[in-house]
Amino acid sequence: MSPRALIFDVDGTLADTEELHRRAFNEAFMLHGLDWNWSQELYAQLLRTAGGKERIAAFIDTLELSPLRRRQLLEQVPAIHGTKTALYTRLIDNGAAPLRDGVTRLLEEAHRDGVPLAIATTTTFANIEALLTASLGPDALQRFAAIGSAESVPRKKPAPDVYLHVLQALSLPAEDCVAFEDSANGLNAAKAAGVFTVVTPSYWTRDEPLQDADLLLPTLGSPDQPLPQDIAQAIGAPQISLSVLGELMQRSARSGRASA
Ligand code: XBP
Ligand code: MG
Repeated sequence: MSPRALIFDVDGTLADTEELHRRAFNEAFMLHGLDWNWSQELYAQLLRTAGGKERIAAFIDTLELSPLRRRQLLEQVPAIHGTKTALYTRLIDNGAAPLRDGVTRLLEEAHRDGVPLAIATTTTFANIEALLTASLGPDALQRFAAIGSAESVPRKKPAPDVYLHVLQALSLPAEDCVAFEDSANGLNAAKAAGVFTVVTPSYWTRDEPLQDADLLLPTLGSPDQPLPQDIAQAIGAPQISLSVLGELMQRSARSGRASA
């Protein structure tokens, strides 16, 4: 058995992008005349709110402001976020975010074997386009059979909506697909949609509750950087491949049936 589609989150999963998002937010605040500066500590907390516009609004909620000033700032959110997206995509276009270990290898294996690839993210479509094009070349988007982004559904992760949207576009049942995530919001979204979920935490999400992942790994592994020995022994391989995923999905389906 092999998974019938691989569905990837973007930020933190395909590439470690959140530090670049943070820098772009801070530069956008400056350009809009705001004296806000999100430290790494604060940003780690703000990341619990998925979506950049929602994150700025959540931050405004924490400020002590008159009702008028709060309303004015909330009205500015789309413009601030537009500036942030322009700044962020420029950083990505310049190659600032390499794909995480094992990602290109697994994407290529799936492509070779005719297993559809998809994206399910809360990030803005322009950010996906910039990252995929910078790392995989000008025709990168065409390699993906379905792309769910911030613009695709109104409710962001941890709601399952973006996964349900992508599964519908793929015309595949959730239990035949694998999701790749890095965060609790992403894991909860994928699990709520019924998808087998592999989590590779990033610097930003490593302390989040991720124990419900079907598979929790430091990375996807590669010949140069194989998975730690205990994990490699448990899954029977030094890196994640389609056949390893198929075997683990089968194991999980069998144990689900046994405990039902
Ligand atoms: C990532 C996000 C995104 C980015 C910012 O979550 O929450 O909002 O931080 O992107 P996930 P935008 O990896 O779970 O999709 O500013 O474009 O929203
Ligand atoms: Mg993520």
